[in-house]
Amino acid sequence: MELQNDLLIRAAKGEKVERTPVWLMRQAGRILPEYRAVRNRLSGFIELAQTPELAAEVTIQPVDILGVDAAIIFSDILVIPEAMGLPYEMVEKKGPRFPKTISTDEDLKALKKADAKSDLGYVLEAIKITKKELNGRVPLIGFAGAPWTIFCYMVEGHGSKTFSKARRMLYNDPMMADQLLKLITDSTIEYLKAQIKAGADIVQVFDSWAGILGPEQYQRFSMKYIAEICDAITEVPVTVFSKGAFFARSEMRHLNCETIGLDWSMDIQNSRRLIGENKTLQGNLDPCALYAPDVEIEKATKKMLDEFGTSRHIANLGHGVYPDIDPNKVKVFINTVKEYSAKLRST
Ligand code: 1CP
Repeated sequence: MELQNDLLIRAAKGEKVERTPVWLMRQAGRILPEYRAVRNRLSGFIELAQTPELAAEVTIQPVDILGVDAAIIFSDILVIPEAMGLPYEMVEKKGPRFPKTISTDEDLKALKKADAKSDLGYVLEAIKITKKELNGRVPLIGFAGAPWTIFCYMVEGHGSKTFSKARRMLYNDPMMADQLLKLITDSTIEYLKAQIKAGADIVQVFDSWAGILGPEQYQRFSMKYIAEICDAITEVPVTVFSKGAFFARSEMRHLNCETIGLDWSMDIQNSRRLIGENKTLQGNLDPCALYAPDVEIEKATKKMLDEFGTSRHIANLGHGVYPDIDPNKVKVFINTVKEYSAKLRST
């Protein structure tokens, strides 16, 4: 199936585009009343994610309702630990919880490499249905967590400001940390390849907790494994989003990937200088900008587009859209990107 709108893929590859493509991290399953309507029919996030027809439905909602240039498959980064033998729960209003965590060699030995087909077949099925229903309208983004971010949840057991248990292991038992990170990496490579085989047109690696490591530990325990993933995925373009890792931007130029995500703390011009001309940059409006009046959203969006310029940019927020943002504000952002970025190219 040929894509009718392939702006995102062309921008990722560094090809010329008529306007800047735009989508939002966490666009599926946070802000839309239409999402909540589907979600409320079920027991919760996990049931929805494991029901491929409904996962496909909420994946496509932002394409129809918001007009984004890509869909991102409705799932979570935490399906990987579950497939490795560490199940999670989603606690309403609190987020994910792992009843068991990894702290000893015995815990580690009880894990296995995830088998994408048998353990994550529901995601692959959701991708196949989504691709069929999208019918080539826009590309579909597959995704996974970066090994370091997944490690954080498997060791800590839940979200945390410091992830001090996870970081403690890097000092106390770096060998064990490496073994766990390697197992996550191998599982993730197979999982991303399976998503691509099922139909994902591009894949993104989310390193949401990159920013809690210092530069040396980031190289040693995160970037190294992300690089392994990038080297292994040769089928489609890869995007790496390492939130908070401003200190690693000059090393990111060496990753075997097409696109680097920027958060809103990363200055656009410096990022371009540090990362170089051979990568597409994705981002990076502060998600909080969408609380502003429409004219201010337009202003901030245009400023962002002016700074990125007309080549190698995919417009997005600097992190996931916040759950209480008015979808109409998101539309102001999206429409401004579409109109203004086309105008920038015609003048
Ligand atoms: O666009 C989308 O929303 C698509 C689906 C998606 C994605 C891309 C979900 C659904 N989660 C994610 C990624 C994800 N999950 C990340 C990486 C991106 C980021 O930094 O935001 C992370 C860190 C998670 C882990 C997670 N899952 C959290 C954060 C916990 C913490 O405090 O550390 C939470 C709250 C979830 C739950 C979740 N994931 C997705 C949804 C729709 C929900 C809410 C569950 C519900 O409806 O009850």
